[in-house]
Amino acid sequence: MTAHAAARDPLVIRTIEYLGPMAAPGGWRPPEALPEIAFAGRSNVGKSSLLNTLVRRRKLARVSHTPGRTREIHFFAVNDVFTLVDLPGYGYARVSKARKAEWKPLIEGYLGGSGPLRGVVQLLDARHPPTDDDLDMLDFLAELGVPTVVAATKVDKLRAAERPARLAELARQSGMPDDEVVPFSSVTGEGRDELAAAIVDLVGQPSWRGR
Ligand SMILES: Nc1nc2c(ncn2[C@@H]2O[C@H](COP(=O)(O)OP(=O)(O)OP(=O)(O)O)[C@@H](O)[C@H]2O)c(=O)[nH]1
Ligand SMILES: [Mg+2]
Repeated sequence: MTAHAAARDPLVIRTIEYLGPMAAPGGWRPPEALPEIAFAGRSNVGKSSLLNTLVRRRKLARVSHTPGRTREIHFFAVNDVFTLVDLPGYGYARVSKARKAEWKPLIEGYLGGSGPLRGVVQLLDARHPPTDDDLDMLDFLAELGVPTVVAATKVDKLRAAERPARLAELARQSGMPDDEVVPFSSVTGEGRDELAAAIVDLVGQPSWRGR
């Protein structure tokens, strides 16, 4: 990368440190030292790919793939400036209804209780309408009042002709303003810098809690 290109990167990654997992509601979490940005989405939406693209590491999210750890919340300090919070993917099709609902107390407990939370990146598959679980999450986030950005994933899979209408429809279906839906592809890298800039902006905002 040229010096010129590096200067325009809204989020140059210098260091990433894995801090550890939260395994149960109210369980261990890192000290509330840095602002936190959480990433939410259903299983297979492309979250691991997006996180790796965002931080330009091929295997950041590997820890989240260790068997048994996929239902935990993982915390990563980025540049010692903010903490990236990888929420468990929800709605995996091949688990029972009871196991399916396990994510709710953990995710909602974290989002409701974390003092330094500054914003949420909600991933939605650009090709499909939001699922019922997606709509539950979006409702929860809206009710909580936490600043939220939608990343519309796998946008490389949309045909050029259908793309504008599909993205507008996704914004409408998710109740988000058009300009808070970021088209994203971990295959082409589209949306990486726009999402990084949105995150840097959220990190710099004062807390929304009690507003
Ligand atoms: N075409 C395309 N495929 C993608 C993109 N992002 C992810 N995928 C594919 O979608 C599948 C799921 O991607 P992951 O990044 O593992 O998704 P995840 O949400 O972390 O999934 P789980 O952790 O397994 O629940 C993989 O086959 C990826 O190669 C994208 O931007 N474009
Ligand atoms: Mg994953």
